[in-house]
Amino acid sequence: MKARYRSLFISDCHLGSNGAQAEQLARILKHIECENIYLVGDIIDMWRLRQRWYWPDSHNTVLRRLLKMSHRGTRITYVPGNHDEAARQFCGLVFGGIRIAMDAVHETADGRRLLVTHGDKFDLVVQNSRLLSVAGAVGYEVLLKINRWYNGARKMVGLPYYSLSQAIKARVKSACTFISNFEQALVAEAQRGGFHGVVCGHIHKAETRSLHGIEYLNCGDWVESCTMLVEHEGGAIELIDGLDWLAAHDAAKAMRDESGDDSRELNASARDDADDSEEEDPWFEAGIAFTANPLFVGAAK
Ligand SMILES: [Mn+2]
Repeated sequence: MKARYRSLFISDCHLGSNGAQAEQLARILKHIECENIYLVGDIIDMWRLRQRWYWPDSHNTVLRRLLKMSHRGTRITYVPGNHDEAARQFCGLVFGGIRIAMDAVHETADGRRLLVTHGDKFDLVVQNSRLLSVAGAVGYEVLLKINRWYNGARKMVGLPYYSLSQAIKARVKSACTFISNFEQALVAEAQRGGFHGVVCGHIHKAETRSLHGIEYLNCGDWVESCTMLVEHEGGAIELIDGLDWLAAHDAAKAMRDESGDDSRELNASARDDADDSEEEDPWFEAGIAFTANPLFVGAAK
């Protein structure tokens, strides 16, 4: 039994990086039916893939699920982000029923027009210094390494130890201002375009709130928080915690299995879970081979 929504908004899966919680995402996609899916950028982390090829089966499963849903009639729109900006050169094209677009407009069931954009173009750090944000993505471990080198060098020239953690703390504070600036910038853009709201991702902070009468809807991510936005049949947008959703789904299923008298139901649900292996249709395999091809990722600079 699948849950039904009108639309799904997913961003920042970072497939191809080991942080991606692909199993959970694949599971949730399996149990949902919807008319529209918007992939709101950073779905595939090409920055990481270029550094190191990492592509476990679960990452394929996510793509396969999406292709399968597309095959069955879900309209999928892929709005690339900065980590998969290579896909931006294909804007306007359709791959396996998946439409690629720079930005998209979604009209909710109750007629609200929402701008759908990843959000990185409002991120001045990314825009002005790609190098800096690449460094940011590489992360804390590297920072610690740099800290050791840095302090080794300081020691050599006779300077005292200086912890970079102070610099990090300062950055955490400025991160809060950054987030609020990001929200303001997106809301202003939506307002300029006459939209009722904006759906975005990028900063890995899920949020649904109203700012100056404009809806600010951030999908969050599938690296840390495992969140997504869903549109109900009536047009209401809800933020979903994917792990909670799955837990509730499993509990409901266990209850159904228990109350169900026959083993047929159990067999059906066992089959439902086993059906992961799939795929009869060679088309899917071709599509996945293309997407997961290192040559493709490497060439698309
Ligand atoms: Mn991003």
